[in-house]
Amino acid sequence: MPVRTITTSPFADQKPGTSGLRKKVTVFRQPHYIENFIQAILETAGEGLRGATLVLGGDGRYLNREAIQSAIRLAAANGVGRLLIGQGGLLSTPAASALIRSSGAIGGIILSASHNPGGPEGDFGIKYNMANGGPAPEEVTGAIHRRASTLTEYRTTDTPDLDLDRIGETRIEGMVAMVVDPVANYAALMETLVDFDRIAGLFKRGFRMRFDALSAVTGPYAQEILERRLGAPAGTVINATPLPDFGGHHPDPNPVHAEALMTEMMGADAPDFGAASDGDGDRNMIVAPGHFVTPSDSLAILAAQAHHAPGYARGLAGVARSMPTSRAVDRVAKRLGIPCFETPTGWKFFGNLLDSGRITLCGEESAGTGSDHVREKDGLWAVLLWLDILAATGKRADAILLEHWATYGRDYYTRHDYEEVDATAANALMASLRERLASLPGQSFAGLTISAADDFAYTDPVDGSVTAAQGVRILFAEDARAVFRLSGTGTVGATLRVYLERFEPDAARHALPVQQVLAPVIAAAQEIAGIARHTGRDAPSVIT
Ligand code: VG1
Ligand code: CO
Repeated sequence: MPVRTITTSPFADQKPGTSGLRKKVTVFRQPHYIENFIQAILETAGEGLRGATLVLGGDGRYLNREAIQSAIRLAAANGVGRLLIGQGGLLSTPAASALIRSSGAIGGIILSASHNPGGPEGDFGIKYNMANGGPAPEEVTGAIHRRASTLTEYRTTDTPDLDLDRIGETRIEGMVAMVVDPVANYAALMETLVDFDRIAGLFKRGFRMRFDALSAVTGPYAQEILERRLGAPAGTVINATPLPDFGGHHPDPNPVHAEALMTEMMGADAPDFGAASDGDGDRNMIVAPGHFVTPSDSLAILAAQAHHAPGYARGLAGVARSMPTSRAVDRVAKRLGIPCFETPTGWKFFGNLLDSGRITLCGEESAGTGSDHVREKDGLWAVLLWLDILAATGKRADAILLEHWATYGRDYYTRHDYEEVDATAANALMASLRERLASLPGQSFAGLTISAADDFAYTDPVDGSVTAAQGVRILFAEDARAVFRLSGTGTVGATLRVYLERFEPDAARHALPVQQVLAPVIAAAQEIAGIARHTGRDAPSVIT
């Protein structure tokens, strides 16, 4: 079956965003579109690809299997030595990261649009991870984009479709295609980080948990680990079968999209612990009985308690959070006497900090938490670490949350998203904010006084690279903050994200409604940015 060269016309829009290339399925279905981008990835990987190992898998969404078959042919035709493919075409993002690392692969191609909806009308995505298991940094995604927009041909073979459901090896040209169990390697890694016997003891004593996989990729992982290895009762994991359209779910684990879980956890007979994950399994949502735990608080709590788990018994080297994430983890780092780094949004910015040993734990307000065990955020890992902390301390999840606030104070936090806004209007809003940065300090809005305002820029302490214009930060003298940035994962128009927070040290004021506490910050943010004037919207589309 000879290698064939196919003529393609370049695509100018193959520009990866916060996490890979994300577009509507209809865009990906254009002839040669998928092949063009994968060829650009393979060529950017360069000569090192020849004979090397590459990892391939996806979150199971609509188009996953077809794209996997295309990628197999392109990998064979471009000289890959060994291709490790998750059975059924499945690999969660953290499992792919773990497999890249343990197999010594040169990198991996992950097919996912993560938390974006799936199905024929939904979104699809392709991302590339490096040999360290982490997302390609900006200079690599930039190179892939440049290559994709000039490519005139790609290399493929006429090989028939590989049977993705049968574990085994097949030779295609000079390449060995290996279909592997997507869960086994990941589950083995988890056993080295948390105490499985201790967590199993928890379930044996009647601990009740609900894990909502939202019909996305984490189902098989959660069933194997929680129900089979840890002995949680069958039915602990719900929506456990990955479906091409996620069963109509929006696989974004937050109180709005994981509404059923929220209702159960806020109810009278709530389980002891609730959790959910996203399309590709890298996000986590934690719910204690009666309390949603914000991802920012969850990161802080894990940082404060991780030493209970065997994988972190030696303590943490440091921590990091994305800029819009609340400062809760900063307070923990201060008390532990360890550094805390503030990075731009997107997991790729944690890679150098993790590789250089500067940090052990990191996270984002968007429900991403991870550690140095892989180079991606890891949804199920965060859930297991929580479980091990509950098992080790014997405390209830809600008690841990309340005690955390009592010790460190509470960072009231909310995010307001204005989705599918006209892109020109959204850019004008950001430009206008940026123009006024210097004149804002000293001005008052909704009873709050601006103490500082800037556009976040990050200098990577390891390689010195500078990433500018990462979001406008408005600090208020009243220990509050508003952050504005545009999403880099949306596929329609623009999404304006407004992150709002206020610190409350007084434990007597820790049980107030979040939106009420933040009302002045919300009002000030709307006024400062002129959100209604620019976008025509008088309310956000999603509040989390
Ligand atoms: C969003 C989140 C960001 C996250 C990214 C990828 O990006 O805000 O924190 O890293 O999604 O997560 P944006 O640019 O839309 O704000 V996932 O789970 O989609 O891989
Ligand atoms: Co994700």
